[in-house]
Amino acid sequence: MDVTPSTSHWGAFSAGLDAEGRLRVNPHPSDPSPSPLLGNLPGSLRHPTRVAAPAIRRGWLERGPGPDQARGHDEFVEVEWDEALDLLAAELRRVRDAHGNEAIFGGSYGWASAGRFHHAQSQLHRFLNAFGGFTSSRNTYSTGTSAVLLPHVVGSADEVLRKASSWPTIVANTELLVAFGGVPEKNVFVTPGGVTRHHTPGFLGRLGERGVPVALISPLRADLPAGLHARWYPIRPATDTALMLALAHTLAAECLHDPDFLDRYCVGYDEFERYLFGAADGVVKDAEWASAITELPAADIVALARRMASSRTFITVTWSLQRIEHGEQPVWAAIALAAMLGQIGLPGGGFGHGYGSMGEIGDTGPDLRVPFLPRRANPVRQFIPVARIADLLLNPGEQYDYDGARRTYPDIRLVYWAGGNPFHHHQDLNRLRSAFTRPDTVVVQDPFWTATARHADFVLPATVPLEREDFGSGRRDTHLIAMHRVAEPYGRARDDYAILSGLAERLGIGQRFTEGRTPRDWLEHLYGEWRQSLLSRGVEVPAFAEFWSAGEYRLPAQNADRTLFAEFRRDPVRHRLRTPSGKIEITSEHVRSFGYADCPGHPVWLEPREWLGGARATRFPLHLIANQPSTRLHSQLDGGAVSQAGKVAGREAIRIHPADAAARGIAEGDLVRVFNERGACLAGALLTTDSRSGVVQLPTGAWFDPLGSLCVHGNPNVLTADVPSSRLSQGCTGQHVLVEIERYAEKPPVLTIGSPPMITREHPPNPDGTHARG
Ligand code: PGD
Repeated sequence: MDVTPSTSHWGAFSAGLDAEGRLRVNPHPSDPSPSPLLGNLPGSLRHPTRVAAPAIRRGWLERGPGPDQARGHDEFVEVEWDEALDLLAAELRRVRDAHGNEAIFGGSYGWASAGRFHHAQSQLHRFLNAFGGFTSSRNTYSTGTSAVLLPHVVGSADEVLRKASSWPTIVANTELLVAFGGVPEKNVFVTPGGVTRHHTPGFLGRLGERGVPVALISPLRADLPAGLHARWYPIRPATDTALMLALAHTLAAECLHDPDFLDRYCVGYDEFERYLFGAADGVVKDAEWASAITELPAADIVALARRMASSRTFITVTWSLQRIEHGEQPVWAAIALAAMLGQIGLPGGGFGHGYGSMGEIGDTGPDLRVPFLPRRANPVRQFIPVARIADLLLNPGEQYDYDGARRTYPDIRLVYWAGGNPFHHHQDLNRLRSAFTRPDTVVVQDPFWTATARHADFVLPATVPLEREDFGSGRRDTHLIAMHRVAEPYGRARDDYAILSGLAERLGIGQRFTEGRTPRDWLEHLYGEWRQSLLSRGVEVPAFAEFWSAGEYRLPAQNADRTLFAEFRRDPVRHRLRTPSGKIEITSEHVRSFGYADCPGHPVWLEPREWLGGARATRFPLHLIANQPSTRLHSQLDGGAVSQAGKVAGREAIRIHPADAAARGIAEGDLVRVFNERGACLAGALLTTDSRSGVVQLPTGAWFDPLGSLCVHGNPNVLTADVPSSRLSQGCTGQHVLVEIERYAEKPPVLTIGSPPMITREHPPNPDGTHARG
C-alpha cells in the first residue's frame, strides 16, 4: 500500500488505499496527541452524500432565476459540466450587468479544508475579484464580537488572540488560573490549516503535574480536562460578567486592587469603579448581587477575589463566552479585572482569550507566514458583519449599526458559497431558509450534499484534499506538509480551482484568474516565492522537488513568547497600545460616543433578553448550550465513524442532568424533542451530572435535516435566535438559547440527510429545444 502525507484542520497524517480500496489513515509520527477526528476520514471519502456530478435545481432550470419558495424542497437534475458552467457564467454576467457586482454575495464564510492553494474561500474570492468584485463579509463566527471590541480596549484583536502568553510560561509562573468557560480540551486539536504536533494536551498535563489550582467557571464540568487541580464553579450560563463585576467590586471594596497599575497603564478606571459601587444606577455590584444572578454562593465569590489578589493570576475567557448576546461584556470585564490585579504583562499573570478554544492559542510553534494564494483586491467596498447573512437577504435597503457606522444592506441577487455550511453555522435556521428563498440564484460548491447544497440552485461537486495536490500548515504549526493525491476524484468532482477556471474562461477573465498556471505550477510558484523570501533572511529551505518528495519541511523554530503586554508594561510610552489613549481603555470614550445601549462605554451587566425571568423562561426553562462538538469539526464529515459513534438513537446526543430528565420522564437513550417558539429538533438523551441542573448541552454540527420546522437530526441552530451580540460588533450569538424538552413518543421520522436528495439525470427541454430561462 502506497502511503503519502497529508494534513487536515485537526492534524497531519499519512494515508493510503489498501488492496480493497479502503482508506487507511495514520497520524503524523511526531504528533504527541493525535486527534481522534482523524477517524472520520476513511468513511467520508466515498460516502453516499458525496456530490457525484454538477446538479441544477429543477425549478431553476424550468423557471429560470428568481426568488423561489421551492428552494430547499425541490429535486435536482444532473447536468454535464459544460452545461452547468455555461448557464452559471451567463447568470453571473446577467446579475452583474443588470444589478452591479454589489448584488453578488461572495462572503462565503466557512472553514473548508486544509491546504493553502485549494482553499475554497480564497479561490472564490480571487475569482470574484477578477470578475469585478462582490459584497463580502467581515470577521468570523468564532470571534466576531471580540474582533470588533478588542481594538477599542487594547488596540488590537489579532495581537491578543495570536500573540498570547504561551502555555509553558503559564505552567511555570501562574499560581491561579481563573478559566471562564474552562479550557475545553476537545477544541485544542483544531487549528485552521492544522498543526502537525498537538502540544496543548501535554501542556495541560504539565499544569496538572505542577498542581496549579484552576478555578473552572462554567456550567459544564467537561470544559476542563480531568487531572487538573480544579474547583468547579457551576455558574448559570451567560452570567459571567456579573461574576467578574462582583470580583472587581470585592477587589475595590477591600483595597486589593493596584491603583498604580490602573493609573499608569489604563484609562477610565474611576468611572468603572463608580459603576461597581452603584453611583449611576443605585445597584452595588457586590458578591450578594452577583450571587442572585450567577447562582454561586456570595462567600465563594469573595474568597475567589481575595485569592486572585494574593496569587499570580491568569484570567482566561473562552471564545464561546463572546458568542452570546452582549458578548462584548465578559471579554471587556475580564480585562478590567486583570487590570485591577495589576499583573498584565507579568509572566503567568494578566488575561488571555481563547485558551482551549483553538489549538494555536498558547502553543509554542513558530509564528511564520507560509505560502498562500493571493486573492487580489475587491473593487466592491460593500460588506456585512458575517453573522448578518439572513438580515442581508431578507432586508435589502434596511439600515443597521456596526462599530460606530450606520450601514445599509445591499440588494443581493446571487449568492455564491464555497467551503462553508451556513445551514450548519447560522442561527435560527428556519429564518435562514426563508432568507434563502429571496435571491435570484444560489450557487454552492461543496464535496458533500450538505443542507446548504440542498438549498442551492447550482450544486458544483468539489474534490476533497485527498483527491488533489496541495501543501498545508496551520498557525503555530511546526511543519509545512506536502499533501499528495491519494485517490481519484469522486464521480465527476473537480477542484474549486478547476471549476472557477472554467467559469473564468467563459467570462473572459481566464488569464487573470489562472495566470496560465496548472495547480502544480501554482504550488511550485507559491512555494518558490516563499522560499526566496526565507532564503533572503538566511533560512535554509529545500527546493520544491526536495520538499515534495520528503513530504514535509520542518519550519524554523522561533521564540514563542513575544507578548504585546510585556513590552507595554516595560515601556508604555514607547510601546503604547493602538487605542486612542495608548493605554488599556477600561472606559472607552470612543465606544461611548456611538451611543449603543447594548454596549456602553465600559463593561456592564446587561440582562439578556431571553434568559432571566419573564413568561418565556417559564415556557422554555432549560438553558441549552450549543457548543463545539467533540466528535467532528463543526459539521464536517458528520457521516464519519467517530461522529456517527457519538450519536444516540441515530440523532445528535443531548446531555441532560438526571434531575431534569426525571422531571420529564426521560431515560438514558430516549429520543427527545427539544423545542422553543422558533423550531424544534430531535436528539438522543444522555444523562450526566457533569452539567448543572437546568442546563442541557447539544453541540453544533449535526447535518440539518428539516421536516417542516423540525430538524429530525439534532441541529441546535434550529432553536438559536438570529440576534447580534450588540450594535457594536453584530457578532454571532449561537452559544446559548432557552428551550424545553420532552420525550418523543411518536414513530421516529426517517433521517434523509445521510443520502443524496432526489436527483434525476435528464431534464425536459422547451418545445424549441432550448431550456427555459427567466
Ligand atoms: P464547516 O462544517 O466547517 O462549518 O461554520 P462552517 O461553515 O465553517 O463547513 C465547511 C464546509 O466546507 C463543509 O460543508 C465542507 O464539506 C466544505 N468543504 C471542505 N473542503 C472543501 C473544499 O475543498 N472545497 C469546497 N468547495 N468545500 C469544502 C463554522 C462556524 O459555526 C464557526 S467557525 C463557529 S465558531 C460557530 N460556532 C457556533 C456555536 O458555538 N454555536 C452555534 N449554535 N453555532 C455556531 N456556528 C458557527
